[in-house]
Formats: sequence, C-alpha cells, structure tokens
Amino acid sequence: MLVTRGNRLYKTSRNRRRSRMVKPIHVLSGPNLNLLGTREPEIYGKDTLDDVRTRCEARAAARGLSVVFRQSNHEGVLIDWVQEARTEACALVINPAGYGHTSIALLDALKTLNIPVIECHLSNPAAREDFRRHTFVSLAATGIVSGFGAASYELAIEAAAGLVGAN
Ligand code: CA2
Repeated sequence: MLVTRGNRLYKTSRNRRRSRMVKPIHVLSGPNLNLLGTREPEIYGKDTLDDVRTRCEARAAARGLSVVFRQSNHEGVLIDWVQEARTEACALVINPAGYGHTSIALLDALKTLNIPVIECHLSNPAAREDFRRHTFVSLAATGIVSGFGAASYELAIEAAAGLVGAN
C-alpha cells in the first residue's frame, strides 16, 4: 500500500497501514484547451481534452495514483485551483496555455506551492512564434514537458509520479 509523508510516497505492509492516503496529482489546463481536437491538429494533435484526461488517468493508475483533471478559460479560477493544490495535491501538472506567456499572477500562485510543478505543453512553444518563447510559469516549474502532443501530459504524469516516489 502507498501512503504519503510530506509530499513523498511510502509503501507500508498491511498490518502497518497508515490512515493517510496518497493525494492525487492535480492536472490543470488553461484557456481554449476545452476546444482541443477541433482545430490546428497539425500543431496540437487530434485528441480531445477528454482523451487527454483518459490517458492521464490510466498513466496515474499504473503508478497507484489518481488525478484531478480540470480546465478553465479564467485566470482567477486557475489561480484558485493552484492554491487548492497547496493542500490537496501531491504534485501539479499545468498547461497554462496562453496565460503562461502573460500571467504574473499565475506565477505568483505557483511559487506558493511546496510540491513538484510540471509545466506541460502539447506543442513546443520554443520552436514557434517569438511571443511564445517566454513563459512566466516556467520560473516556478520543477520541469517542463513540451512538444509531444497529448503524450506531453502523460510524460508529465510520469515525471510527477517519479518525483513523489511512486515508482
Ligand atoms: O502547446 C501548448 O500546449 C500551448 O500551451 C497551447 C496554447 C498556446 O498559447 C501555448 O503557446 C502553447 C494554446 C491553446 C489553444 O487551445 C486549443 C484550442 C483548440 C484547438 C487546439 C488548441
């Protein structure tokens, strides 16, 4: 059985079962990603966000973990969810979408976290327009996964699982 102590996971035997269960990985997606799969498949792939959710859930389950998967078009809602992750998540995966390039408020919220933060992008913003080359969110990220389409989210789940010790 896997249990948490701080942000790390530990295995315990049945007779030494601890009451605290592993917290989920929170996966946040920013503005317009609710439309994923409906346009620009050559950049973002054909998967819908629901497909991405299914893939994340399967990856996490294979590591004995669960995910809370959410999307919002609103900066303040994303910030509220980042703050919630402070106490409710073992790690955070975030695709900030356009807000990654603009939002100091989102960066400030992410800097309050004491859990691994994996920034994730479907495309590789560094290989696109100049204005995508700077991402404020990266300043608070433990690591970044970009350019693998929906698989970026799965790789981010793998990275998060590794960082919290769910190997
Ligand atoms: O590559 C990524 O995941 C991005 O975060 C996607 C953002 C873009 O602003 C970033 O530079 C890179 C754009 C999200 C647009 O959402 C879509 C809506 C419909 C179809 C596909 C994507």
